[in-house]
This record gives sequence, structure tokens and C-alpha cells, in this order.
Amino acid sequence: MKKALFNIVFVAITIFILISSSINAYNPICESEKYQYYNYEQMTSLLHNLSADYPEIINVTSIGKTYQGRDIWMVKISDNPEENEDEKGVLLMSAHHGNEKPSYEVLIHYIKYLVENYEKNNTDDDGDCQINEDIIDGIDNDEDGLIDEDPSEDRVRNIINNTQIFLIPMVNPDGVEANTRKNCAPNHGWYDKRKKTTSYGVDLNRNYGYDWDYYKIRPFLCRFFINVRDRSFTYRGPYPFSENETQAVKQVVENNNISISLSYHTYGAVIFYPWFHTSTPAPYYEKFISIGENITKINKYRLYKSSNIPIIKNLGTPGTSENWLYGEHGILSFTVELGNKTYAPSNPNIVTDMCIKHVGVNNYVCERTWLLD
Ligand SMILES: [Ca+2]
Ligand SMILES: [Ca+2]
Ligand SMILES: [Ca+2]
Ligand SMILES: [Ca+2]
Ligand SMILES: [Zn+2]
Repeated sequence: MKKALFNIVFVAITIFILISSSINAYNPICESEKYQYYNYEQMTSLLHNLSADYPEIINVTSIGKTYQGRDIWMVKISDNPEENEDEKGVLLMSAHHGNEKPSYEVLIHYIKYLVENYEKNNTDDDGDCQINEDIIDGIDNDEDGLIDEDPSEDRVRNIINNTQIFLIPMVNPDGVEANTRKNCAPNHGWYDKRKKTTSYGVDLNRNYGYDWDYYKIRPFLCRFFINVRDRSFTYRGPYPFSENETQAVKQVVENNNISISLSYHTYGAVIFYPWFHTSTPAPYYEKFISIGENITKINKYRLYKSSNIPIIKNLGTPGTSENWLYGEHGILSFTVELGNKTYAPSNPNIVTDMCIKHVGVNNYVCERTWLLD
């Protein structure tokens, strides 16, 4: 009897060791192979190098300073980037939340992709004797079993020559450096009523001033809402546009003619559009569905029908950039939640795949603006 018990325990331990060693063997990422995300300094010098190398199509400006004194960089890519031409505008933003690192990698990759391809001749990238037969759109256009293997150089030129692309890859550089969701400015109680510092950081994607008093007219919701408490990780700030970062974005939007905007976050593999705070459908929501569905064809994410937001369960989210961009300026604005498992994956294949897919998404939204009134 004792021996039988011993055998069972022995077999169980052996199985456990085998399983745990196979799990380790299955995990292929060791420290040196982890994806190396840009930091703020590295991005800053990259952007300035690119603007020195390609001055005729890229312009880098500081649109404001953070609490900790970092410049918030905006990149404009277009032909004649110094001028405000009669061309449609696209606004691409990332890292409202500093810990969502793939978001700015996607935009840095897109910036490099655009400027490096602008003067390239049309090239047979895959050497099959056809030129540009499979553009980046998530579809195997020539049905050879490979997807997007021969992107079009002409397409890049067309986009740059006919669109004004505004990119803010790190809306929240202090948060990126601290690896925190919120920015790093000090708070002074819920409505800034206290003298002493009570906590740090505002969730910038709750600080945009459209229907911001949604809570006040629905005080019963306010009781549950964590966004009004300064210690909350989704604290919305003491008043709309209280933060340098949201002020900076506001100036850009008010001084330029923008038609479509994408704001990248992680994670969820899902796309959202306004409204975020109520389940009442936004005016002309059909446009969001049509553009959103075309984006899902490229990145294979899910389009979340915003009017289906279970408002009582989630209690709504006022203060998002999308709500303000659409509500105040009529800009067709989307959130893209990259990836499906973590805020900042370490597997390089996952991040690289996000970057490539969203070249296609960004190209599509640039071209889509040409069809808008
Ligand atoms: Ca090509
Ligand atoms: Ca080819
Ligand atoms: Ca193909
Ligand atoms: Ca393709
Ligand atoms: Zn986010």
C-alpha cells in the first residue's frame, strides 16, 4: 500500500517536472531577444535626424512642454510641410497612456516608412517580375499565398503629396519615461481644492472637454465613478484641458484642418469610435462603421459598435480625445487598441507585426480623407 502511494507520488512529480520543463522550452524569448522599445531621448534624436535628412517632406516641432519639462513633439509629413496647404489632414496620436509602448512604436515605424519610401522608384520587392502587385492592405491581392509582399512606392508618394499627416507619437512623454498610464503632474485633491499635493498624474484620455459635466447631470453615476478621484488610475483632472499635453493637442487641432484621427492604445485588438460616454448613437455613425470596418479588414481587429456600450455596467467614459475631436470638431476619430494580451509585449514578432499592419491602416485613412467633403 505504501509502495503504491510512493509510485503515484513519484509519477506525479515526474509528470510535473516534464510539463514545467516543456513550458520553459516553449517560451522562446530570452532577455537579449526582447523587443527594445524606444525611449524619449532616442525618439527625439531619431525625429531630428529624419527632419535633417528629409527636410522637404518632414517637419518636427514642439507643441508644448510637459510638467517635467519634456518637449511634446509633433511630426508633420507632407510635401511643403512648412505650409498649410489645401489638402486633407490626418491626425495620428499615441501614448496618451505612457505604459502602452507599442502605440508609439507603430507611429515611429510609420514615420520612417513614409520618409524612406518617398523617393524610391517602384520596386519589385519580392522579385517575381511584377511590380507593386500586393499592397499593404491585409489581403493577398495576387493570390500567391503571400500577403502584402510587394508594397507600392507610388502609393507612399501619392499620400505624402496629397495629404497633411500630423503625428504625435508620444502625447505623454513623462508617462512613457515613468512607464505609467497617467502623466506625472501633481494633484491637489479631487477638484484641486487642497493646498498640498495629494497624488500624481491625470489620465489624459479623460481630460478632453466634451460633455465633461456628464457626471454632474447624472450625479447618481458620479458616486460610482472612479475617474473623479485624484488617486484613481483613470483620474480625469480638475477641469477640462487642465493638462499641458491635452492643451498641446487642442492647439494642433484648432490650427489645422483635420478630417480623420486615429489614437493608438494597447490592448484588446479592438477599434472604438464615439460616443464613449453614452449609448446614444453619434450623428452620422454610419461613417464610423464604414471606415471602421475597412480598418478591420486590414488589421483583423474587432470593430466595437459604440452604441452597444453597456452604459450602466461601464458607466460611460467622458473626456476621451475621440469624444472631443468628433463632438467639437466633427473629426472622424477612432481608438485602436493594439494587440490582445499585454500593454507592452516583449516578443519582437508581435510588435513588428503591429507596426507593419498599421502602415496599411494609416495609409488607408490618409487615402480615405480624399473622399470626404
Ligand atoms: Ca514595391
Ligand atoms: Ca513583385
Ligand atoms: Ca501576395
Ligand atoms: Ca495586399
Ligand atoms: Zn490607453
